[in-house]
Amino acid sequence: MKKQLLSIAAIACFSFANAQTDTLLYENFNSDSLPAGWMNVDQDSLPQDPSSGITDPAWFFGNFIVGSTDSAEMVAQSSSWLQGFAPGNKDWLITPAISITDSTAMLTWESAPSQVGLYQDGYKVVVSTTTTALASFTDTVAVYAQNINDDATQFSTGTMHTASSANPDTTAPFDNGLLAQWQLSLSAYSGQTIYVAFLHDSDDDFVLAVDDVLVTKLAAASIEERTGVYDLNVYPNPTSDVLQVKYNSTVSDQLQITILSIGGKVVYNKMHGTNNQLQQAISVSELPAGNYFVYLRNGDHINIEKFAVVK
Ligand SMILES: [Ca+2]
Ligand SMILES: [Ca+2]
Ligand SMILES: [Ca+2]
Repeated sequence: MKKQLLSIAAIACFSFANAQTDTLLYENFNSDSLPAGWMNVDQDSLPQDPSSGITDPAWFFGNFIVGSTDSAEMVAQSSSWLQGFAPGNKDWLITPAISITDSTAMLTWESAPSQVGLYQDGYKVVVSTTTTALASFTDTVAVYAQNINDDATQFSTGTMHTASSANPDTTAPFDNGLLAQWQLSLSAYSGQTIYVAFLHDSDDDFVLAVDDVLVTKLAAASIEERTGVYDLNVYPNPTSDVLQVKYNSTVSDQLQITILSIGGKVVYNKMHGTNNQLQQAISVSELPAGNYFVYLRNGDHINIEKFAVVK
């Protein structure tokens, strides 16, 4: 059963991976090898193309060999540039078992294709509620688009990565992808033990990087009943230029504004210090048209409002 739509909808329920959360899993891949408890599976069994300079048949670990962003940081990466183009790459990076104890669990991670536009790598995030056998990963919770047909304008269905700001021309070949943060709710798995897999299933592209895989849940104290007034207004809605975020509360705590796309991408994130009110004008003119969520965190209390960007 696919839970993709359910997960995206459920983004609007809970919190972020910072204060007042418990960490259920965190991996930064900075040890230059497969982390303990993780699995690395080369399902395709196809040899790499010698021109790639890569011999690892599946995921490998170290500095991102072709990315422009975060190059000093070690990441998990996998190459889809194989000898022969079909049937394509299938490299699985599987987490240890994660016990999802309640509906506040969130999965956060980062990814980047080595190129944007021509030969852009895509992948899927899939979940198993039973075992690490590949056939057990029956829930697809996120899909990222890959380039298809050797045409820099054609992509498979899925969320698009964007180019690095150094060269934002997404139609150019060999433009580096930007390491982007993504987040989705695991509330559908409350009460279950799951495995999450990053399935690099691109055909004939180059290298995909994944980093900072984090699973959190709200700390028990954070979901107790609380009193107080928490008023969030975002306007105008829809907007094409500037979004005003106005907030008033009877409780003064650390304020943070985060904006997520409907696909779960963090497009804005700013801490605002300790206060009980806030008025902030945020430029959204660079964002693609579509629906977004504003999360305003006040300590462990979160308001969520939806708005639309129109062109
Ligand atoms: Ca890292
Ligand atoms: Ca492979
Ligand atoms: Ca491709």
